[in-house]
Amino acid sequence: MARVLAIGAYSDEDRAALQGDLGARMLAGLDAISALSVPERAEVEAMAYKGHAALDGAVMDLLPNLRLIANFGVGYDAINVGDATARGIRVTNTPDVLNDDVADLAVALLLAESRRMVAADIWTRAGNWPQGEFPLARKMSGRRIGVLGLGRIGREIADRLAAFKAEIHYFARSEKPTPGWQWHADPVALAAAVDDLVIAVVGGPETAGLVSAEVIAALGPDGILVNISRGSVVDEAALLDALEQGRLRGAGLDVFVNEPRIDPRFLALSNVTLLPHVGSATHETRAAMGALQRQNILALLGDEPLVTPVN
Ligand code: 8YV
Repeated sequence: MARVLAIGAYSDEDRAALQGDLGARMLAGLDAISALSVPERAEVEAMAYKGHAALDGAVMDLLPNLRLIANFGVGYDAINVGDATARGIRVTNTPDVLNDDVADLAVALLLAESRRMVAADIWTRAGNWPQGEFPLARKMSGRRIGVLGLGRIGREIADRLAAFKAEIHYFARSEKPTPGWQWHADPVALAAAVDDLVIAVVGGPETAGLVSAEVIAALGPDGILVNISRGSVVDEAALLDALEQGRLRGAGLDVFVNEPRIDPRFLALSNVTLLPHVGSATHETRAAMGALQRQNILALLGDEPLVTPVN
């Protein structure tokens, strides 16, 4: 019998720690919970969740004594926090430990797309170099760059881009004490004021479609869009239309609406850099995320204050 249920695909180290330190029972996905017996489900007090499938009240009701959902990740948009709170279930996430990696990747995507690094790599491998020069790309340093969402990760992205001599503009609910950076009250105004746009807002219903066709049009045909947040923030059909029709220079994307089965229209485009949601995917950061997830579970089981509570 296990007090902890771990859902998702964990690294060998995380699996060993979940099983060894917490006596966790491992399941591949949420679907497998209903196959547990009623007494097995009644034992569960904490769930370690690693996944992006919707976790709502119907799933929570399968575990009548659940007290904690400890999410592996900073973004908890897959978890219906309202449903959890209504059932007295606490939710935790893994903030801050992944800021560096995600911000690094955002800058890498902007550089890769500005300098057409993936296209140049493919061109070089195809043996084109002896026949002439690769077509000129576009400079990244010193441009006007918009950061949509100046939270923990957005701030790290802006700090890095400032080192690239960028003129920083941002959208956030309120103006931040960041002298020299230009606040915009809405995403369209932000997009109209900048050359390139980096999306760093949280996912979930309140930001769904925030980067609309209008925002993409305001960015314009020389603009590059980078998204390391959630696919849901972007009107993906409008983005694909703009990329296909040359109304946007390019996009660097780590997240998509229908992950991992992304829209096949992306695969035909040469003005996109596509990554398989690897923003936090380094050994160092994933180990820190796993450790924080387990600290929250240990805190709950030991009746200590949760380390990084959401609700
Ligand atoms: C995922 C992420 O958690 O932290 C987040 O919000 O999107 C990622 O780090 C990771 O893919 C594990 O599911």
